Amino acid sequence: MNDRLPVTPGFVPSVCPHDCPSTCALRLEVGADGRLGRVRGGGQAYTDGVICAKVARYAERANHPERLLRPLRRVGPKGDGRFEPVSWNDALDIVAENLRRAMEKSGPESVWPYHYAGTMGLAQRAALRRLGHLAGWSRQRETFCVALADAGWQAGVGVKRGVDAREIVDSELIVAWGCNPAHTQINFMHWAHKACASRARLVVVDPYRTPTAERADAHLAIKPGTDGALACAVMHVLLAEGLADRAYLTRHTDFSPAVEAHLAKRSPRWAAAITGLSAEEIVAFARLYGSTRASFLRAGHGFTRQRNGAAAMHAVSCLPAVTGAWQARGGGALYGQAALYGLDRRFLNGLDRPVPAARALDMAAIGRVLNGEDAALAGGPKVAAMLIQNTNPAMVAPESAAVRRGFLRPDLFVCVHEQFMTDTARLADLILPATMFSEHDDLYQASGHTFLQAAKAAVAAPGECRSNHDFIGELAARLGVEHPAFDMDAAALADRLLRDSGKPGFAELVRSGGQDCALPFKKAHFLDGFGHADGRFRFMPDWSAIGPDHQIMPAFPDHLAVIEEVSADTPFRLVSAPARHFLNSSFTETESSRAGQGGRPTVLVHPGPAKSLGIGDGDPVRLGNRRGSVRLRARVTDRVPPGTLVVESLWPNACFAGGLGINALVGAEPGYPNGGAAYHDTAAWLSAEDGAHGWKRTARSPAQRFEPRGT
Ligand SMILES: Nc1nc2c(c(=O)[nH]1)N[C@H]1C(S)=C(S)[C@@H](COP(=O)(O)OP(=O)(O)OC[C@H]3O[C@@H](n4cnc5c(=O)[nH]c(N)nc54)[C@H](O)[C@@H]3O)O[C@H]1N2
Ligand SMILES: Nc1nc2c(c(=O)[nH]1)N[C@H]1C(S)=C(S)[C@@H](COP(=O)(O)OP(=O)(O)OC[C@H]3O[C@@H](n4cnc5c(=O)[nH]c(N)nc54)[C@H](O)[C@@H]3O)O[C@H]1N2
Ligand code: SF4
Ligand SMILES: [Mo]
Repeated sequence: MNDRLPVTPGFVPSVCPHDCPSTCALRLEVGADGRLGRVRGGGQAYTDGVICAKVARYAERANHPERLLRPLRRVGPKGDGRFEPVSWNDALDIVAENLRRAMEKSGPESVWPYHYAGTMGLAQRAALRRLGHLAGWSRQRETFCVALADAGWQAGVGVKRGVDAREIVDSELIVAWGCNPAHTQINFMHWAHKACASRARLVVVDPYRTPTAERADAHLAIKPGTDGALACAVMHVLLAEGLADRAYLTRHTDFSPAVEAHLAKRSPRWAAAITGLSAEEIVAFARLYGSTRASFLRAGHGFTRQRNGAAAMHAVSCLPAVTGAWQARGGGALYGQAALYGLDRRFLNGLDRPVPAARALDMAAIGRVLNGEDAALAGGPKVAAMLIQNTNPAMVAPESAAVRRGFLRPDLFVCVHEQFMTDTARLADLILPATMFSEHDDLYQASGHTFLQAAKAAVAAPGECRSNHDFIGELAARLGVEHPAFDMDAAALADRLLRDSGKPGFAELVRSGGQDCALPFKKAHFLDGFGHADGRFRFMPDWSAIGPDHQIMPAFPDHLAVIEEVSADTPFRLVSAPARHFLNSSFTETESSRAGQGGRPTVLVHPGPAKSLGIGDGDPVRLGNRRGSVRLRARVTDRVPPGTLVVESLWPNACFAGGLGINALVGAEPGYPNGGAAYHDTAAWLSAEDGAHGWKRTARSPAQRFEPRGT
């Protein structure tokens, strides 16, 4: 606990804890009053002093008048928002008693510890997972974010790492594929600016004209869920026009005549019909990509949040293998760097000893689980008690109407450990106040760069806030669950994790500003082998090694036609893309972020369909499908093509007239082959508030010609 931290006014080093590829080094100003003041970028070589606006204003969030400061117990009916303060001691008794009761009645698997990405700090994230492992509670399949993208990357490359993003200063071409770094990782844009100022061109593949696309030399406004088709047609052109590196293919991949014969059938015309792009655009992009040696592919998560997202990622990841771009400095690809750090997490997660076996529940199917659907319960008992930490499922999970219904079940006990009265906290029986990153110690790895970083608390925890690690440690003691990690403080635990993994200790990492885990050129570029046993990149993946639903997966890179297609009733494809001023559901409580997002949720719609539906800019509209409908405002803009709608997310449910948020329209049917939430794979209708929703797609989207600057 850090409630007696001495106050030393001035700036102290820290690390941004949010689920963002940038994991920025920060400097936190501690005011004379001991509270968090200004936040600036730190000196670490990748983030280089640059941070996003929402975190620069962190004091607004940390010192927010609505911050939860003491434990609260529900007094009214579930969900009506009436709570009374209780002491921590009583709160811990209540949790322990309810968990014990559930376990006695229906077995340990009736308890579901549910946690995700509020903080990415390794020690603070691990506590609940560890307690669950040791107590034999239900496990969680972590399907919100990376399940689809990881599966697709693993299929071809075989290990989750890629080229150091700093290398893009040596790139001639940067392809931001299905990601919007101007919103989601500002530091990449910072590096891209440097690269473009010298010689690089930037191409963006995204269904709408994002701020990243606006700054690009060319934008391919693809239909959501069709990236596999585009990638195949690009490979078709590369192979047909002599732009493939045949020597590289032979030496480093499993490329074969069978793969080539398959791709010969995937012509630009074939792809044009699927992607909504013109064959000319596809050919122009393929020629640009194929004639550039140092091409850097930044593969995002965005295009993989589709039921075919793993197949799409695999197809896209084939591109640098065809041109041999991996051989060039500034060439190759990056999706994520998780495998760089080599941390031995067995002790951290309580898996250094035998633990009871338990079923695993799909976190994205939480609505189905809580409503007792057999398939979702994976052969185990009904969930009777939940401990929720570090995530806000009532808002961020698919099928949010069902999630809410589930939480209202009278026989379900829910404890939420939170910083704010979120949509999920409001549905709880017990709410516990949580610290923020500036108030606890932790260790961070990054997905968008190569630094392992550590940070100490800078300010004292306000009110009665406790960290994840401290709260779970105390709960473990009450439940009689033992593990040495529960007896350590977070810094000592991080230190143990580091030393188990052959790294410098915690204090050393704090002092040095982080360890750069970047690999030497040859290894980082897989010139000494890809992640598979034979060292070869796989055009023909072994999907059976990657996920249970592998039968449906294509033998070759391909477009897998399993997305939620449009129909006469639901003529639009809906993308709920990340908003610049929010981070998933975080920052929705700060005024400046809400104002930055225009004050209320909006749906971007093209002027064509808007006109035929009688919708004007700013009008109230309904957006729906078979799962329900939500009410928000229209923003009429040609930044989206006619058949696509975009809702920049995530707004709290209560910000939508009617109280149902955007995830009420997103289905929990998992992606292939290993699950994963398909947040941008939704068919929907749109209507004026009281109008009909009969828009028919008559014209093709106006051609968005691919004409790279300077060609
Ligand atoms: N429609 C739609 N839905 C999406 C997405 C989308 O693009 N569209 N994106 C999805 C993705 S990629 C992700 S990763 C998920 C993420 O969704 P979540 O895992 O819910 O992540 P956040 O919204 O960032 O944070 C959740 C909560 O954690 C709390 N928190 C932060 N730090 C701490 C801490 O130290 N302790 C405790 N106890 N609480 C803390 C915050 O206050 C916040 O309320 O959302 C998914 N949902
Ligand atoms: N400001 C801000 N930053 C964030 C987040 C946030 O919510 N707000 N979320 C954080 C989290 S949890 C994550 S995982 C990362 C994600 O960061 P990224 O890897 O950048 O992935 P996304 O942001 O999900 O990608 C978003 C883009 O994908 C596009 N997209 C959607 N469907 C398709 C498709 O089928 N094909 C193609 N080509 N593009 C498609 C969307 O239009 C959107 O512009 O960002 C993190 N950073
Ligand atoms: S949210 Fe992302 S860009 Fe902003 S400070 Fe944190 S890590 Fe950096
Ligand atoms: Mo995410």
